[in-house]
Amino acid sequence: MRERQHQQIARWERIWLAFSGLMTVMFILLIAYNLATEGGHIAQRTAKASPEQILAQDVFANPGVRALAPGRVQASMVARAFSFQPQDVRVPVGSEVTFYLTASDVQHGFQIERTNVNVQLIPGEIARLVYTFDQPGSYRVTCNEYCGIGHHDMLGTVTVVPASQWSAPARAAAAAADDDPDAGPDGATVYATHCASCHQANGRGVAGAFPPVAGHMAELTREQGRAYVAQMMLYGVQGPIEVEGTTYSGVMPAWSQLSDAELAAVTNHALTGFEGYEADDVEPYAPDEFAEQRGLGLSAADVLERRNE
Ligand code: HEC
Ligand SMILES: [Cu+2]
Repeated sequence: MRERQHQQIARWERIWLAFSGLMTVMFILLIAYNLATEGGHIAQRTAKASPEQILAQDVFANPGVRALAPGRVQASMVARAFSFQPQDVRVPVGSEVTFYLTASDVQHGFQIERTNVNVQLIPGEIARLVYTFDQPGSYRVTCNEYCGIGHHDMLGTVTVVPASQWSAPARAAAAAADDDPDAGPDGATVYATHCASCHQANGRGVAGAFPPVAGHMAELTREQGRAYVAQMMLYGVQGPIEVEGTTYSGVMPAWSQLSDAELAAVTNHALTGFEGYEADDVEPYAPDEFAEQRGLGLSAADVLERRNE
């Protein structure tokens, strides 16, 4: 009697083990299938800071859409029980949209229907992802993580409009910047095109994720020297650095694909182009200073070593 009972239990255990093994394999296959057919679209987790610190920054204190450069916009939204703020963001069709997202109270989801955008939002973390909408229309945003009693009402929209119907305040400034073609590359335009999506339009970065360049570029020039700045721009920098008392451990991409004149212009823009952070005591950079540092074959890790010397 006991023996039979024992055998029966052992059989059920084997079935259960096989079943859980099969489920595990199935989940792995599902992920692999999705990656193969839909492509990976994993949001970068960029910052870890207190929720208050994150919410106090301009991107989230005044969330919404900002123009960065022609063909590039930034959209920030804050998820809170039970709404998205703002409820609707309007972006132009065909533009590269960099989303900055965070949650203010509990975990939420952020899924844009008819796209493969689907991220988890955690208080104290910033999710950054880039998406381009190819079709105009209204895309519903849903919270797909149960967040409380009003969860089912937590809806937002991304309204994608033809470029001709889209306007944002900063756009006029970016367009006005390149009116003198003889003056060489315009630092503000280079900045808006290549730097603002991380270091922000106001040059002050995102605490914990992207250090400020306004104010900091001058400090770097004084403390690390001009050769370091040119190398950092050409080869990037990677690893733990401290800026204005906050630690950053990210990757600053290399910008060697920009011309010497563009590098000088954007570096000078960081020195003098941000209100309240103008450094008049620092001599403007010349394109030659970047030309001299080319071809050294440095890696971003080498640059960090030079920074620490
Ligand atoms: C994809 C995001 C991204 C873009 C785009 C970007 N940066 Fe950075 N930048 C970073 C990160 C991350 C760091 C911090 C690196 C670290 O933690 O070591 C950084 C660091 C810096 C620093 C400080 C370096 C130091 O040694 O203190 C400066 C100055 C800077 N970037 C300027 C620029 C300029 C100018 C551009 C445009 C040409 C630019 N960045 C574009 C992400 C970016
Ligand atoms: Cu929810």
